[in-house]
Amino acid sequence: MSKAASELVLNADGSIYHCNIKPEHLADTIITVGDPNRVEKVSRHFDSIEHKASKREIVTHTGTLNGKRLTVISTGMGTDNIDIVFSELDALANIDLETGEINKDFRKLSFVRLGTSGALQADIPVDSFVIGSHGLGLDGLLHYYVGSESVMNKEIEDAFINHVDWSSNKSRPYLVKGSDSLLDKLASEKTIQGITATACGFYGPQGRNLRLQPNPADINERLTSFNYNGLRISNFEMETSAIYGLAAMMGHEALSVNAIVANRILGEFSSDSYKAVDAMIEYSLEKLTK
Ligand code: R1P
Ligand code: URA
Repeated sequence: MSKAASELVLNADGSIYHCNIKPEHLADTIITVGDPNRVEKVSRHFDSIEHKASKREIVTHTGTLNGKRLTVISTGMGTDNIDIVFSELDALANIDLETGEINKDFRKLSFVRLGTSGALQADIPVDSFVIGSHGLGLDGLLHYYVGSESVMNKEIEDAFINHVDWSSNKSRPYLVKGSDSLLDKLASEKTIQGITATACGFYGPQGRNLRLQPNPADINERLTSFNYNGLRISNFEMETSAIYGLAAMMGHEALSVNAIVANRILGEFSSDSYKAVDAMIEYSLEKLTK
């Protein structure tokens, strides 16, 4: 059945509403970043750039590196923006925008997030790179989709809920695995792996105490001490759980690499976070395209 104009929203030129690009502008391999200024920091390494677009905080460059076509797109901060960007990119790949019909042939996309994050373990130093073997959603987004339980891991979620005594006033935490094939490509002795926890904010939801106190006050200690058969929570950020969850439900591959800019246990912040992010970009582009 075709989609009403209010549901699959297009701009006057036929591009999709927020991302502002057309299907032909999207590569099969997509790098997502939070910061719009980080898009150019990725695409400056491309051998050529064929298309640039922007709208609000969503900046997109598509080009080629070492013969591989890549799109790099900024999502802004938070899982609410991930819902917009991933829904629209999947529509570009798998819905006929003119008729609104779902395409007969599925087009699979691979997403690699290159983000920044705070470590939740004392032994994960600032400026290191962490790959999320799993995304732990403390944000609630995935519960808005029918069938999302199929990509979640109830046993580990229950162990987590028990361990941290998660409040029933908050949405149920959900755990989704990252892509094994992308992990094979991107992991090396230079990367650390663990569960990436995704919060719905930077301050209270990540246990930061400025003027308002986080609830519970010791949320970070509870996360740091969680251990499920050797699997521990390595870091906190604001997008990975929704990326893993939506990509898995849509049939795509997704993996999150984060440069550690803060260590929350030691109270440290990177003295040059931009340098750490640039190093992560160079490392990941090399692994993805060579
Ligand atoms: C908070 O400072 C932002 O930085 C992290 C968080 O996930 C959040 O989006 O990622 P990015 O640097 O990719 O935006
Ligand atoms: N991004 C986050 O969301 N948290 C941090 O501590 C650092 C970067």
